[in-house]
Amino acid sequence: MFTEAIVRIPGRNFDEGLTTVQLGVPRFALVLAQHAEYCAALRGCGLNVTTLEADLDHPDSTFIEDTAVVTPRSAMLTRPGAQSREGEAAAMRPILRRFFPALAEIEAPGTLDGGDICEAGNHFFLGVSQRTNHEGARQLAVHLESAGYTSEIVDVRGIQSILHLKSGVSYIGENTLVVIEEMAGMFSGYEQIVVAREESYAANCVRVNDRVLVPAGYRLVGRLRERGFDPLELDMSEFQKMDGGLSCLSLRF
Ligand code: CIR
Repeated sequence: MFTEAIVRIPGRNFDEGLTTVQLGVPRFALVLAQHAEYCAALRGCGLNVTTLEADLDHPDSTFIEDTAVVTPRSAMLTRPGAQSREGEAAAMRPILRRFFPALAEIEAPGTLDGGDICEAGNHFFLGVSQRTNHEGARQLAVHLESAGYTSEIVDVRGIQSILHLKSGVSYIGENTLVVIEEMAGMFSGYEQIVVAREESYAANCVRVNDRVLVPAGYRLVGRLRERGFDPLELDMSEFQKMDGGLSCLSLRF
């Protein structure tokens, strides 16, 4: 069960962040409204939400998941792989220490974005991507092992359509992964819900206690219901414009 979440309000320069997609410029009023809905959903799932002020020095900082890897037993501050995002982790250090006094940290030359880390119960998939390098993944693997978790590396650098590992795969409990077509062959031992190419964005969904938060407007919602999950749809259009998935808007623990 999660009891806590940390989110960061998007700054008014949100549209100056990094993106690889051409879906238009985010409308700031809608960004704020969608973010507020997202926070309300977390509260509705029973979480106490700590809301941080906008950080105008880092337009991507609302994608707070990338700054830390938090597990039920431990937490590790990351070293985000994009230059413009480097300072985001330091800003999170004092906040995370309140919850996790023994906060570990990825050290140079390791880089790691939280969006590359997919927790599946006691096992973690560690994505090596354009943002997360082998050294970052290695340091996290050592940290996780000391906390009693297993992990394995999944190299996603050859998959052009995704930014992070979790852009292409999510673990939603009940031994089930939601996965994009290009990655369907990469995991064994799990039930898999494979999303079609035009639904790829929906592969980034999040199990939060009894619910599965899912981007609104995809057939995946019905497929989850058929399998006994309880999806909660959220409009993510403005975050999608900046390559942001649903999971990246919060740290949950
Ligand atoms: C970036 O390119 O870093 C941001 N515009 C989007 C980060 C999304 N993070 C995530 O999915 N974990």
